Amino acid sequence: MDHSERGKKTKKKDNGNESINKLKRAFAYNLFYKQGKTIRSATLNDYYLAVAQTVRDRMQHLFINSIEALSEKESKVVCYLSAEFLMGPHLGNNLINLGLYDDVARATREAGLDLREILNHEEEPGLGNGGLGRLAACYLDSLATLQIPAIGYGLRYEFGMFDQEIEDGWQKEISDRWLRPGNPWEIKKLDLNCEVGFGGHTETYNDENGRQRVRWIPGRAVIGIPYDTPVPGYKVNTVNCLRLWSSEAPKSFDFEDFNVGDYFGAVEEKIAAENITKVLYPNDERFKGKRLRLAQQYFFVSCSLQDMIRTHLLNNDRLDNFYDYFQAQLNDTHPAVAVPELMRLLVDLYHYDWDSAWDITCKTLCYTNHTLLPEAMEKWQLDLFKNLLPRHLEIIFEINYHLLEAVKAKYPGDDSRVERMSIIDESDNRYIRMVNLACFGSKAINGVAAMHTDLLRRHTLKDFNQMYPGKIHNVTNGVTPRRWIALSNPRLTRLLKEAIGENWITHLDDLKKIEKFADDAAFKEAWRKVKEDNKKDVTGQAFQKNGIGIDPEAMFDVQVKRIHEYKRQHLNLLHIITLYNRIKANPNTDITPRVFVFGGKAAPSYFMAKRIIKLINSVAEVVNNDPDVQGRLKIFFVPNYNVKIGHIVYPMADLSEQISLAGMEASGTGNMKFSMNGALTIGTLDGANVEIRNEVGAENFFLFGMDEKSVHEKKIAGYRPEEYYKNNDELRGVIDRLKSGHFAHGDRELFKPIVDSLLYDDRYLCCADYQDYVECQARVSRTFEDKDLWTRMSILNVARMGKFSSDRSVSDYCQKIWNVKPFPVKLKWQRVPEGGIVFPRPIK
Ligand code: NBG
Repeated sequence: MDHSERGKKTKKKDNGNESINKLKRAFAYNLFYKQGKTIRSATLNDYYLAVAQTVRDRMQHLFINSIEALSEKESKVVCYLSAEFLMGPHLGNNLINLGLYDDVARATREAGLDLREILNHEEEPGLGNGGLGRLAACYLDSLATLQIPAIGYGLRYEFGMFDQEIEDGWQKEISDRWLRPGNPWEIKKLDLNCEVGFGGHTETYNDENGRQRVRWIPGRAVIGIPYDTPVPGYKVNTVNCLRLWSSEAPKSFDFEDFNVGDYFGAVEEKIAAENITKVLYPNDERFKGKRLRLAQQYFFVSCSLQDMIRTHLLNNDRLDNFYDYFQAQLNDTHPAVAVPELMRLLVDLYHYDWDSAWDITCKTLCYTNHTLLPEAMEKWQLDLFKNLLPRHLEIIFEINYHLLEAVKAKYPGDDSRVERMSIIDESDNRYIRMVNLACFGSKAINGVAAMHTDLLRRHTLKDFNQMYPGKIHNVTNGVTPRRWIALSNPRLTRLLKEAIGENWITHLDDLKKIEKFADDAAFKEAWRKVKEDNKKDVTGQAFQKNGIGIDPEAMFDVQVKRIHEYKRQHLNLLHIITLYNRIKANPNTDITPRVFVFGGKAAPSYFMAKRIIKLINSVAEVVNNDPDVQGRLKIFFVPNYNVKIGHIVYPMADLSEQISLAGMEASGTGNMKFSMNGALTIGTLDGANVEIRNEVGAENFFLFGMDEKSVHEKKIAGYRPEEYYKNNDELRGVIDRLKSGHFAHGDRELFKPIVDSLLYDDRYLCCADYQDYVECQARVSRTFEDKDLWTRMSILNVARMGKFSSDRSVSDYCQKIWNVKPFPVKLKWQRVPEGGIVFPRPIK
């Protein structure tokens, strides 16, 4: 019986009163016994924790049963290895997936609490930078919903992604102490700790059979402690596990083990060990080889592989068939050190010969590439690597020897190919290329959108593609409709349920059924009302705080994502300043009112990105306060863009800005979330935009800009942005306006770096795409004026988003890459009843 049925059974008997009363009793119990509070002393945080604990307890038996099922003989487990999981707030999502939302809403109300306020109070675990981490979270949701046994393995950073505040228009980074209010979702599993070595040296010895072997004698050890967070699927028994590792010193203050009598030395060791999981690295515009970052990567990979092996050996004597039970997906190259680590475990510890160990390793690991930017590719300096992981370096050299032998055998005399494919980059400083390591050491490689995969095959990974045809697959990204529609857009959800039922929540293709309402006047009216009310919510709340009066009738034109030059937030600004200039030239000019919304964080050391934030805020200050503009243009920078703010922003958007330079964005996933919530897209032929446009139809998508091929040709021909400046009056007007210090209280220096970069470098071809972008924006405005047409296009966008459910992506992985099937969890352990007096017993 799944829990939706369970819900129905109790409801039939007593109209749900009994289950509501139980919930209310549980809130009170948790508040009193877990928080030690009464209504006199309880804070909002206490109430949140009491409600969260109540919900957690309601999935505990499913969680326990699911974890037990992972080690069952027949089940094959997907292990998603990722340095980032951007889960977002848990409570609301768990209520949706457990089918408890309405009951808990009622129970909290009857208990005098406000569920909205409680949900809003939850601090989100920001254990990721952006798309890559959020994708991992969407995939965990889909894996559980599809009843695929899975574990997400990662790092339990004490400080997650920094919180962004805006001060005088500049980004200010505030440390994110997400664990401080208490984390009701995780359970510490002390007994499942793993030891991880660092540094030291290696030595050879002869084993009892006289075979020569290598032993690594690490210089220091760190203990990994797992913390498990439940990930419930949507209305199924499966509750998968997010297992995050926290680092601790082996023993605290042990005078015997640490330099005798050196109390402070011992404390320092302890601190050094704990530092490993202290903080998430914000990703930069270019890769920086930080030692602590490598330590993090190795730490969580080693713990996770040890954990998988331990589980496997519960049922098996040997590891020969390890890959029949475990498939490990490497989320980018961050966990690529899994290749030498699994080899080390198999060869040094379990005494497999090299070839068998290699066979097991390659059949276990799979690798996803998430970027085409050459400067973002991970490469570790040899010295640094050797110092931290001496044994792994030896293993990498041996792996590389085998790789290069194979290359030479297949392409005799092709030295430059050997040089390109080598795991070791021999140029000036010697480096380990993690991409090459990951490609060679895994059974499958995949890109994250059709265009990205195509570019991998033809450019970035061309050599690997030629040598191993068929090894590079495409799995287009997707996002979960549970969080990104059902939870965050209740109004749209209600309308969809009324029109076509709720099957779409797990079968997103079902949204096709609303196509037939695209010309239905009443439905369209209701559709418009949903968007309008979503917009009114924000004009009433968030925006008001900033004292900006906003007209909900205006077009909400939104660009939220990490701030990066390739994503071209500054191209968006060029358009805004164009409109502003037109108004300044003729205050009566006809302009469709727009509210421009920006949001996103810049890496703390990314100079240009931080200056772009300042520019957005400076342009906002001028435009929002200029009487000539008369409220027709408003600009708003939402501070601290994160998952929680995403819940508000996607449902309110009319227009989604996906304007990266073609060939730069691997996929994008925000583009999907906008479209699912009824926004239309203005975008380039980049990443998943291409597929979104194919699905929704070219006539329902605002396309502009050069395609990847023309970009490539233009760069080869020698791109000169000054020419566009010279030949395009409006563009010149915009850049001159920037130069003049108009947005900087007359200071001509403040935005000079941006102006100079546009005029003399413009790596991302803003000037070349400018004219087409501005013309396309005019088409957008004209279309928006035709409410009926716009609504029709919006409906068709939502109707045709089936492909972009992460359920489809995960099914693709299951079929093309992992070869795993659903494994519904059979409940073997019963629930301990509330106030139970016996330990849990197996179900007979
Ligand atoms: C990002 C890409 C996005 C993509 C996500 C998820 C990295 C390294 N890459 O385009 O920039 O949508 O990965 O695949 O964060």
